[in-house]
Amino acid sequence: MQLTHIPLISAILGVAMTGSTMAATHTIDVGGTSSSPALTFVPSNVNIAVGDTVMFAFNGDHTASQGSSGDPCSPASPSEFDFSGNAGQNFNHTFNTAGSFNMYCKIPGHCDAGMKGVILVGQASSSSSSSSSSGTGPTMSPPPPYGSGASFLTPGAKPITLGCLLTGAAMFAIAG
Ligand SMILES: [Cu+2]
Repeated sequence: MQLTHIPLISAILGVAMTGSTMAATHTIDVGGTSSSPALTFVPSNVNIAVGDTVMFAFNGDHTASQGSSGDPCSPASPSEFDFSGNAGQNFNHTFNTAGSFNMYCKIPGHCDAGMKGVILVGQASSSSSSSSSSGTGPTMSPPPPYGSGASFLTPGAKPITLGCLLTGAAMFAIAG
């Protein structure tokens, strides 16, 4: 009865595939890019999920170190990552804790020249947080001018039935 093993195997494969698709690896070039070395991290700001891995790809003699939250050009304590390398070396670090991590190069002068950045772990993207509408939507029923409310659509006309009023309001809403 080999068929009884198929559901278990597929379940295991499903878990494995789900796990592999959730954790991603993000490459940060350290010291500019390989084609144009510079005193930068490329990109300098990354937004990753908890459990993701950052691969620091070195393009020169630098360090990829965690900076303190108060002074991004000084070492954090404790520090999650502190890699020192040269061109061609790669170092991986998996971030299992949510938070904001400053990164910088420890070589004197490099951080002050701009060789620093931020790794955001487990933070929601801030690209869609600017919905600033505060109750200024379409007004369905404007207040009647005299409080009676029966004839604000056509002042001075004959009394309007409730059905006509609702129809007019609906047309007003569609037009508005
Ligand atoms: Cu450096």
